[in-house]
Amino acid sequence: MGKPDEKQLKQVFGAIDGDKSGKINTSELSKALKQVGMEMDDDTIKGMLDLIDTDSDGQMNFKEFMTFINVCENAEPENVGSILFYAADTDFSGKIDKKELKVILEKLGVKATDAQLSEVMAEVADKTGEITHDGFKALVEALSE
Ligand SMILES: [Ca+2]
Ligand SMILES: [Ca+2]
Repeated sequence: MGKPDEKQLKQVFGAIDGDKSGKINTSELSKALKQVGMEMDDDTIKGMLDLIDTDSDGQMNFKEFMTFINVCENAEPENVGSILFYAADTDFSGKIDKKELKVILEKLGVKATDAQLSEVMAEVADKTGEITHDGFKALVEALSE
């Protein structure tokens, strides 16, 4: 666990970014995943991209790519809460702060006010004022009930 190896990932990113645009689009990603034996259908890839696409340009820049790898390496497969947790933890701190919570909720189509966010944080955050993996999973489970 921890922060992805930036140097190594830069090389991988460059290899996937076929047209050297500095961004990976869905077809480049789908091709790359096939090469490593991970078949994902286009809808899954698009859904995944939407989740980590913090600047909402429909493509993956290097920072977003690191988040994507973080999800692939650490998230529990099939566990939505776990996947969302790693997608939200864009500074790779291993916890979700209020700002990260706001971004991921917006990705899910939930517009929360600052007061509402503070309320959620007060309820689920740990002593350090951030949400742990388990805390976040519990939150997602509670929300999807
Ligand atoms: Ca993007
Ligand atoms: Ca974080």
